[in-house]
Parts: sequence; C-alpha cells; structure tokens
Amino acid sequence: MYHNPTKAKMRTPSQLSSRWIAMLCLVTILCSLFTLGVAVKEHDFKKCHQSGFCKRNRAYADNAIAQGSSWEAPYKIPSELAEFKDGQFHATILKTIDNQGTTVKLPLTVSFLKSGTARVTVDEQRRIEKDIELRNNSPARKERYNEAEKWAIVGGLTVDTDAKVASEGKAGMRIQYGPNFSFEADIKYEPYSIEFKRDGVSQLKLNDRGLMNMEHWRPKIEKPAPEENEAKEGGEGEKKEEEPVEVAPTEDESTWWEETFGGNTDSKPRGPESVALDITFFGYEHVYGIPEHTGPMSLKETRGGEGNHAEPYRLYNSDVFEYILDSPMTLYGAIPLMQAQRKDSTVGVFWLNAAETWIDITKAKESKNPLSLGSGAKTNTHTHWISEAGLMDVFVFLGPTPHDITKNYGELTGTTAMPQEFSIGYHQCRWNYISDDDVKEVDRKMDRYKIPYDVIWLDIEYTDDRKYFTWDYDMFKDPMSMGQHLDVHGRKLVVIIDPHIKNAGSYPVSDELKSKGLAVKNKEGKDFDGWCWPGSSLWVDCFNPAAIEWWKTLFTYDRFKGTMENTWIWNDMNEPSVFNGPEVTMPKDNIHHEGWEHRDVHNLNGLTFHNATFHALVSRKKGEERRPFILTRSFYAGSQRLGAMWTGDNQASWEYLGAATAMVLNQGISGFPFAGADVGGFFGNPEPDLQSRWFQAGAFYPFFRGHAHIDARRREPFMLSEPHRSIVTAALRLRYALLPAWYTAFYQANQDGSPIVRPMYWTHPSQESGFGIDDQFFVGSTGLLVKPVVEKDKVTQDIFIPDDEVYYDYFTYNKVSTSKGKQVTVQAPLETIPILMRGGHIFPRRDIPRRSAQLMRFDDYTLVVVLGKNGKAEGELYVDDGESFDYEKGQYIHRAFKLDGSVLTSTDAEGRDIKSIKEGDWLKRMNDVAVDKIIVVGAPSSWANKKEVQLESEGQKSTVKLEYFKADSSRGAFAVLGRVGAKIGADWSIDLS
Ligand code: NBV
Repeated sequence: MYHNPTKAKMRTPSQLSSRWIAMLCLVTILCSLFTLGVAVKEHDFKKCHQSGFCKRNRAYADNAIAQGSSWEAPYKIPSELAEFKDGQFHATILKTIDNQGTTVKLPLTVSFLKSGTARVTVDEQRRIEKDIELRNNSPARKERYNEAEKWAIVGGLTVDTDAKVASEGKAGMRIQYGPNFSFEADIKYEPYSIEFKRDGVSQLKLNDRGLMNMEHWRPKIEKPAPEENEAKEGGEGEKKEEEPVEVAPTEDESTWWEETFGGNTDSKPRGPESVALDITFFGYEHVYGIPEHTGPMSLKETRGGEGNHAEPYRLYNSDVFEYILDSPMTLYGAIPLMQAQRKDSTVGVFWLNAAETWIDITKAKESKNPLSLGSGAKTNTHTHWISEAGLMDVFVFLGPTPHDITKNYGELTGTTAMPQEFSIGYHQCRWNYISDDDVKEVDRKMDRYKIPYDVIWLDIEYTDDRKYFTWDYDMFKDPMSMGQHLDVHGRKLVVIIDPHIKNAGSYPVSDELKSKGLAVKNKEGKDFDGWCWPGSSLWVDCFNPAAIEWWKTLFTYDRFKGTMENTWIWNDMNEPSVFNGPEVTMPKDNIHHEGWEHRDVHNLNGLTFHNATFHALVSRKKGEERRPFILTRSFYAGSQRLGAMWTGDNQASWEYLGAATAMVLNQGISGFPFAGADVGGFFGNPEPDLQSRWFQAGAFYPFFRGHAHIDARRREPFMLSEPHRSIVTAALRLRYALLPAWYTAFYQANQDGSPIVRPMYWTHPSQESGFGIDDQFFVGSTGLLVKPVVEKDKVTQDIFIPDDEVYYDYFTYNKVSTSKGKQVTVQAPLETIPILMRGGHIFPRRDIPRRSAQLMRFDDYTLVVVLGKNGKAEGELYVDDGESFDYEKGQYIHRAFKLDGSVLTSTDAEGRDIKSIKEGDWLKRMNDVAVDKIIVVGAPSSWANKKEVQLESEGQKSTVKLEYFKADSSRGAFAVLGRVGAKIGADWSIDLS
C-alpha cells in the first residue's frame, strides 16, 4: 500500500485555509485547462491566414505563381556591387519597392565554408544602421535579430579561402567549392537567385520561383479615414497617377502595425518585417525534418489536395494541449533543418531564424523531355520559408549522403552530449509521486518484481506551492533520505524546475529575480507578469548572461536543499507556456536582454532555459565535474548539446503509440536524437495490451520514460497483472541487456551527429522504396532492425527489407526469406517485439539482469556476431565511466570487432595503444571486465565438428569451448563460444579456421 495521507490532515487551520485556496486555484486551472482541452486545440492556435505575415507571403506567392513567366521578382544585384574575396561573395541586393524604381538595400553575403557548406545571409541596410523609427515608445532594438547564431552555432564557420570563381559577368557569378571543387553556386543577378549544383547537376535553388520577400522598413503613414479620402480626392482633384505604386499589388496592410488574435493585441513597434524565400529541390520527391510536428516523416504537401495538408508546417514553440495527430500545427520545439532525398543523393537546408516560421511544401512532376512525362518524369519539391522577423540566413548542404548532412549540420550546431549512462536506462515518472514514502515504495516494488529502472521523477507537486527550489515538506519530509535510499542501487531522482517563478512575497527566488532585474520585460520595459502553475509569475530571461550566473547559484547543494549528487533536472513549460498569453505563450512585444523582442527570439527561448540549467548543473559544486542530465520540452537547433527531449503530452491510445515512432525518428535525423515519447501515453489510461506494446516500443526510444497525467491511474510496470507484467519486464530487460549497444550508438551521435535510431532512407539511400518508411529503424550501427507493433490485437508484423543481406530473427535466429525492397511477415504475438538482425554486424550485450545501469557497469560482455552473406561481420563498442568528463582525457575503451573470414579480432577502434594511457580508477577496474560469451549466428557448417577454438590475447594462447547448433528448416545455424575471458579493453583474436 502507498502511504497517502491527505495534505489537510497535517496542517494548522490557517495553513489549511491557504492550502484550500491554492487547491481551489489548482482545480480551477485544471478545469479551465480541461475545457481548453476539450475545445483545442486547432482554433486556439493560428492558422496561416490568421498570422499576418504568413497570409501576406502566401498571397505574394499566389500572385507571383499566377503571373507565371511574366512575374518579375523585384530583387536584383547590380553587378558592380558584387565581389568575391577570400571565400566570400559580397553584394547588395536592391529591392525595387514601387513603380518609380525606388529601391532599398539588402546586403548579401554568401560564405563558402571549409566543411563544404554554403551560408547565404541577407540583412537590411536601414535596419543595420538603426535608421528606423519604433512606434509606441517601444524599448525594442531596431536591427533585425542577428544573434540566433550565438545560441545555435558552435563551430564549422571557417571560411574556405580555396573556393574560387569559375566565371563572372554582368549576369552573375559562378563559384566552385567543396570537395574537389565538385560543388558550385551559380549566383544570378537579375532576378537574384542562387542555384546549387553538385558534379554539374542542379540540386536546389534559392528564389527559384521568385518568392523571396524581405519586408523592408517603412514608416507608418496615417491614412485619412475613407470618407475624408474620397472627399479630398474629389475636391482637390489630386493627381493619383504620380503616387508611387507598390510593386506587390496584393499587399494586405491590415496586419502591418498591429495584430489581434484571441483577444491579445501585438503592438508591432517595427511594423512589417518578415523574410521569405522559396527553395526548390530538383528531382527530390521526399523532404524530411523541420520538427516538431506529428505526421509522417516524409513531409506532406501543404497547399491542399487529397491526402495533403492545407496549412504550412508551422514552427512556433507552443504548449499545445492535447495535440492532434497528422498535423502541420506547431508543437513544443523547432529545428528548421530540412533534408531532401532522391536515389543516392541527399541535400539539405538549415534556415537559421528564431522567429515564428511557416513552411509551405508542394511537389510537381517535371520533365525536360515532354515525351518522357509519366514514369521518367522527375518530381521537384518546392518549399517556401516564411519567418516573421530577423535575418535571412540559410545554410546549404550538398551531401551527397544523409550521413554527410548529419555531419555538416553537427559541425555547425554541435552534437548530442555524451549522456550520463543511467539516462539511457528506464525512467519511471508520473505527475505526481506524492511523497518521499511513495517514491521509496515504488522503488522497493520495482525491486520486488525484479524490474530494472534507473530514475524516478518528481513533477510539480513536490514543491511548496509551485515555488521551484522548495519542497512540500509535509509530503516530502526528508528528501535527502529519499535520495540516499535510491542511491543504494545506483538510482537517481529527477525533479522538475520550470521557468515561471511565482510572483509572490517571501519567496527569495522571485525577490532576487526582481531585485536583480533578470526577468523578461513587457513592452513598457517593466517585469512581465503572466499566469502559470504558481498563479501570477515572472519568467527568468536566460538570454541574459547575468541571469545564467544567477540561475547557477540556485542549484548548489547548499541552496537547493534536499538535492544531492543523484538529483537531476527536468525543464518543462519552456516554450514558454504562459496560460493567459497569446497562443498560451508570451506576447511577442515582450522584451528580452539587450532589447530584443520576444518575437525575434521565441523559438530559442526553450534552448536558453535548458542551457542555463545545463551550466547550473555543471557548476553545482566546485570540483564536481559530471555530465548534466536535463530533459527539456522545448528546443531549437543546438539543444542536442544540452540533454534529452520528449514529445510532450501524448495520449494513451494506439494512434499516439503509432505516431511516436515517426516523431522520434524525425528528431534523430534533425540532429537531436536523444528523444522519446511518454510511454503509456500521458493523458488517459492505457489498457494492458497497449501499455505492453508501448513498453516494447519505448525500449527502443533513445530516451525511455514512462509518464502519466495526474488524473491517470497508477501504472508502474509492477501494477500490471500477468502476463503483461512479465511482457513489460522482458522489454525492460532487453533494453538493459542492449545498453552497451545503445551507449555506443550515443557515442556515434556524439561524434558526428548520427541518428541513434536510423530510418531506412538514412541507412539505405539507394533504396527508393524505403524513403517513405517511418515505422521501423536500425539501432545505431548494430544491424538490429526493429519494427514495434503499434496496433491492437496484431500478432504479426510486416518488416521492410532494405537490401540483399541476410536477416535473422533476434530471438529465434530464424532466417528471414525475402529479398531487397520486399516485406517479410514475422510472428509477433503480444510477448514478442519484432526485431531482426542484419548479417554483417557485431553488437555487444550484457546478459546478467540487474536492478539498474550502474550496477551493470563492471559486468562482462556478450558479443553477438551475425555473419553476413560474405561470411564477414564487424561492429564496435564504446564505453567510458558513464558520468564524468574523463573520456576527454582518453579514459575510455573503444573496440573494433571484426570477423574477416576465419579470424575474429578485437582491436582498438582508433589504433590507440591503450597501455600507453595512464589508467584512472575506472579504466583500472575495467581490467577485470571480459568478454564472456560470443554467439555467432549463421555459423558455417564447416564448424559443425569444432569443439574448441584458439584465443590469443596479451601474448597468451588459450582454448575456448565452441558449441555448434545446426540449422533446421527455419532456424539458422549458430555457435556459442565461452567462456572467452579476454579482457574487454585488450587486443585479442580467435582463430575459427
Ligand atoms: O508538470 C505537469 C505536466 C507534466 O507532467 C507534463 O509532462 C508536461 O508536458 N506539464 C506538462 C504541465 C501540464 C500539463 C497538462
């Protein structure tokens, strides 16, 4: 039984009444949220036609496209203003704004970077010079926001001074760059466009359809009221024809200076300032990325038509209550990276802009040869990027492989931080564990039922009245003893810290926030006060370095009492979520550090909060240097450097289970692979079958956490009855057995940005029939091909086979008989997760079940060798202490395993001489860790009579037993070698000839 005293029983009358008021408030908020929930959703958030700049730019596009070849895009570069120097092309784009030829200057820089990436940046001269007037006495900055780079980019900006001009003239300039000068940027001056080619073949083009639109600054002209106007025109006979006429005749001015939605008015002190550009991908039928949305990974068209969306994909980080499926609506995070895929070629663009952004996608068949229309016709994907403010700043990646895009994007925005090892185990969460006794009881029960887990979580109710950094001591009487209890089995506690700070007296955190002036300001420059969980709240402005410094002080063990070394953090609501704000967030005319409007930085807000918490955890205690673990809900490009994300408030239904895979895969290919979805579904109560299938799927999310809404029934795995409890336990144990493979996949993500779970197009970019598949994936480079069952009562699963390799069932070693591009149907009763092993791979496992990842740290390994068609296999293992930064000083083991014909070897993957590395404590202990067992699946029949094989390690020879199991009608042959006993960190070889 859970110890579950009611709070009221333990309080004085006065406490009781304030408690009751607080409870009433909570109930009111919950009720209003619930009402909101029932009503959501779509109409609480803007559609394109309700967002002035989106509507204007769509109209601009419609007008341009309707005019066809007679459309004259008003952007051109005078050739005399263009120059190429030291790897950069500089010019001024002139935008003609009226029929009298008036122009505005837009400075353009195209930088060719050493990585082969090109960067195209356009600014606006008048705003650079701050030569504009702000309306409404706004304290905002006058320039276009140019600091997104400061938060998102951490490297890869070195310019390639070898880039060279291939030709130049009045009409444009061609620049060659990239590997062996195989890339080319063909810059055209009139109208301005840039076409990117690889090996002479067109890949993509900026401003291909002439939809570029940079809304230049203009003063607000107070127009006389219509009647007055008419009278004036008639009376004075004004010469109308002399007035300059706007170039874009469809311009709708109604939202230039002010915009109202859902009762909130945005004061827009700088007037219209959107940036838009069309980008065409030639011959590319699939585009992926731009998370976070629900729906297929291969993005849909957005201009209507059967099966398409009618709205553009939106990026405006929002707390979307009860989000809907298969929708281009915005969600909690934004990564404006898109990649396009055609057979054997991948290219991409990264639109570095932190303001509200919409992306339209259309696809069109096109053929140079009219006779080949039909089968031979290629599909071009047209995209139209529209942001409310800021620079136009686009990075162009020319591939040619998905891996190249991943690497290039990773160089710019950074890669996944090496995780705390515990954080890739299982996390047990709910809103809320109600007391420290409750936590201890859950912990004990997980042990009693032998269910492994690493982390238990506390949601907002652990605090005193939603005041973060405090405890509700009535319910959590002794947080330290709770932490110590968990520590006994190497377990951790994660507590939530949200960015809204209760705006009430006698709360030192809010007093300090106010007195230090570190809160986000409203449009008058005063502290912005909004409504969130604690009631009236302030928001810490993490764009301000001083706010980060202050935030750091709050997390020290002295200050955040009740926390200890095994306490880690969850950052929720950081879009930011503001209950009474426009679209549940902050007003756009709020002001951040150095005068940037919230409008400019909105999509970065979550990252800056996550970043502040990251720095706070790194500096929690002097001398304690451990990798932080922080889960974030909101994110932007670069957030992968700081922790994990999850897909927010999903629902306990089969549809949401199904939708999660594509979302997690999309995160992976968009540079933020440490991703997962609430297992079991946040809202609602999953039936046992659904919960079991969700655990099976979740065991293959890089971030694996069960979570539930406060109104949901308790659903810890041990609450299930049989057979479901055993099914869930088996899924969890499988996750734990494969932790060495997961950790290695995280290492790969850390090295070059590779996704941790990899979709078919990413691993097999030649296999077109796999490009639309987003419900199955490979785990890292293990060759494990997983397709979770996400449908009720389904007991078979069809798995797509992307190549001609041999595949075996993970559990039975049954050989799969099918061929490249076809599906194979495998048996998948409720207790089975459909997993295949691809021939040619070796992956590590730890087969002794234990309570937590930490307790497995010095266990021996099993290697699973799956022979490929050619009789060969290879794989890797990366392992370090799983918590410190000592790996940066060489304290890690990185092995390459290879079975090349008849010899299986383990060598240092980087050719290091491990003996030359001074061993720290962890490396020393790893001397006792060995390879225990090796399983060879697909073992040749020539081994049938072998009883033992020779192992050579560290100059010693020894024999190892081999047991051979013949193939039968369905199962492949396999051999088991053991005990091997070779040190995991040492070189060794086994002669299998
Ligand atoms: O803190 C409460 C919840 C949390 O459990 C959930 O995971 C977050 O996504 N939080 C949102 C706030 C309110 C949800 C209705």
